[in-house]
Amino acid sequence: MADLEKKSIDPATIKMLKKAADDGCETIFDRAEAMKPCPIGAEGSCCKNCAMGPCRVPAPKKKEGVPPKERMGLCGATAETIAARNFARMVAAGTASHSDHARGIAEVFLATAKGKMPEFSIKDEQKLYQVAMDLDIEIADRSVQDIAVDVGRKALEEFGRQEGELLFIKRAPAKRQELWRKLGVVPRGIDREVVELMHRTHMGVDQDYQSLLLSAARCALADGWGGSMISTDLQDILFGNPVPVLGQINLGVLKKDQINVVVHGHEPLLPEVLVAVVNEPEIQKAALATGAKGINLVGMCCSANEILMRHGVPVAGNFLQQELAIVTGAVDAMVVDVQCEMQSLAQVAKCYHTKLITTSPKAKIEGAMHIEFDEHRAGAVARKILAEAIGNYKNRKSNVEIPEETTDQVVGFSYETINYLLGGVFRASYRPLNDNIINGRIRGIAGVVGCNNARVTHDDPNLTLIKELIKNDVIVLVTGCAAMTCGKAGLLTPEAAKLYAGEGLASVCEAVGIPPVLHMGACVDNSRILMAATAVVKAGGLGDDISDLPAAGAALEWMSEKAVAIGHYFVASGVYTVFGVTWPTSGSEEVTKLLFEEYENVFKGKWGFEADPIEAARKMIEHIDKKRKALGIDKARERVLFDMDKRREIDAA
Ligand code: SF4
Ligand code: MSK
Repeated sequence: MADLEKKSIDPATIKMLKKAADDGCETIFDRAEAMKPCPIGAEGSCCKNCAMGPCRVPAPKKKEGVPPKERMGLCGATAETIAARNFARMVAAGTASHSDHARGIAEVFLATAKGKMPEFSIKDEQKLYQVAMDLDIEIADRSVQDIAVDVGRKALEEFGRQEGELLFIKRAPAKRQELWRKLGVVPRGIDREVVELMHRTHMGVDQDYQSLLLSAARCALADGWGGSMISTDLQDILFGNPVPVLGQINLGVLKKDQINVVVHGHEPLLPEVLVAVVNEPEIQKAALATGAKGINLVGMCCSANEILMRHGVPVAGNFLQQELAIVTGAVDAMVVDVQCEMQSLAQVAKCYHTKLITTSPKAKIEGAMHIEFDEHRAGAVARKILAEAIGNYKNRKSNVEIPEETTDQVVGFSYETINYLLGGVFRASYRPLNDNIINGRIRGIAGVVGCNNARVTHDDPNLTLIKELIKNDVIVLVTGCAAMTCGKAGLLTPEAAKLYAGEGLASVCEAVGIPPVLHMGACVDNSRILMAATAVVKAGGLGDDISDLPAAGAALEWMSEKAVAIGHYFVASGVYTVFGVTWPTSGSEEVTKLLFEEYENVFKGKWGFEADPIEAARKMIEHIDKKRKALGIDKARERVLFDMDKRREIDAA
């Protein structure tokens, strides 16, 4: 048990790891022990971009005294080029993943607008108008349908655009846009930036690490201010902009006496339809006929975040809990689409009775059942999937054990919602947030995002970091699996402010009725954090660029290439961003120095690496305080006193 506690801080996870061991079922936690990462690959020093390699160019041990420039691959590629190329390819893959997701949404959006997809509709007209204006589409007295068709067309054009600038770039603060133009990193088209980066990183093309990393920045910006942003906005229009909603999280949301269906992955199309059809009388009747008490639809990873934010659907867990949901023995079907689904699910499912169902033509798993999602007959596909789950209930084995852990959480903080909550419906504004930053009650803003990673104790680095930040009056915005970590630990309730936040942050949270940690959605919704940061800049008083804000970002348990794309677009947008676990360019001192130090002069944002969460918090707070000083608001913080008058003042605000 003591060893298990090193694997996760989550009691439900530990219980299921013990059960997996008892059941003789191997999980990622076992494999992480049995197989250590390759040290040369981990530091970005292995190149396999041509058949003369792989060439391994590890950093020289100091005593060898070999100057870094003398290490090279067969073609002469230096450690710098190899590390930069590997990093850039991670950015390209991450951007491609978010953006291909976005393309699928844009296609469904356009078909819906044209009336060719009757099972979907435009749910949020207000957001449609806002997005239309940002895409230079005339609203006047045009019909919702006409506007939506134009929005769908323009959004799709962003993928194949060959020249000019992505349209959402002009949402950024003017000063940031100028800097991007000066550096030549404004993305032209989303696909073009991914393709060009893959070309540049081919053997014998771009062999200047500075040039490679600038190109990676242009590609990453095509993710954050392109693909991810398009995805978030069109999903909000189709399914509704999230507003605060109560939900539950952790493996205890599975029900022993119900048919459990876990929906896992990233794209919200099928999950939305499953939510819509699961309560149909015919389906309920079929479920009851098996002897079960009903169907329990729950989510996993970012699919969970999508339907949690919009419908309050319970969440079974984050990335490292996907196998463990099956280990309960109570999952009758696990339905997956794209990204972050482990191939081992097929093996774990075999230890129990679970049907693993793949649904995307882009993501099949050997050993899984494939029921392809077709948006034109979405309801029929969803019913077929539910029928498979219902039919599988009778196959449950006797070894069902569901941990009792579940926690309440309040989620659904889109950047528009934060606007309303802070300023009220009639004077919606980020200005109250800015005022509380200026007067020092809130010290700064942090975005903590990203995955779990089996190389570190599950949930520990992110949770320790976030607790330290809010204790020091830094309000935290979360997405992805990091958000789920907070949910499980009880940080996503308004009551958490009193328990965990510093006095200043707690007083603001209590006055507004918000948690000290705000759940903003799935991985693509990191674009909401960009929009929130921009809204803070535009509200005034805190400088005129994102890089002026007392703000920082982190992903201490990152594992996916998408996380590198996200980190790089945050850095290129002016944010100090700290990663944990491992640093993928540590094989090149020069590349790492460029990213960690020199980028502060180039992008006014920079990367950092820190595996220790308390030290990471210290570095982020130090950066926040540096920005406060530059803004001349460091003294305000020293003067702040929280007597009853001050609290009444906040209440009245
Ligand atoms: Fe080796 Fe150069 Fe080929 Fe990379 S591109 S594998 S460094 S020869
Ligand atoms: S699901 S990318 S493990 S956050 Fe978006 Fe979680 Fe990371 Fe996947």
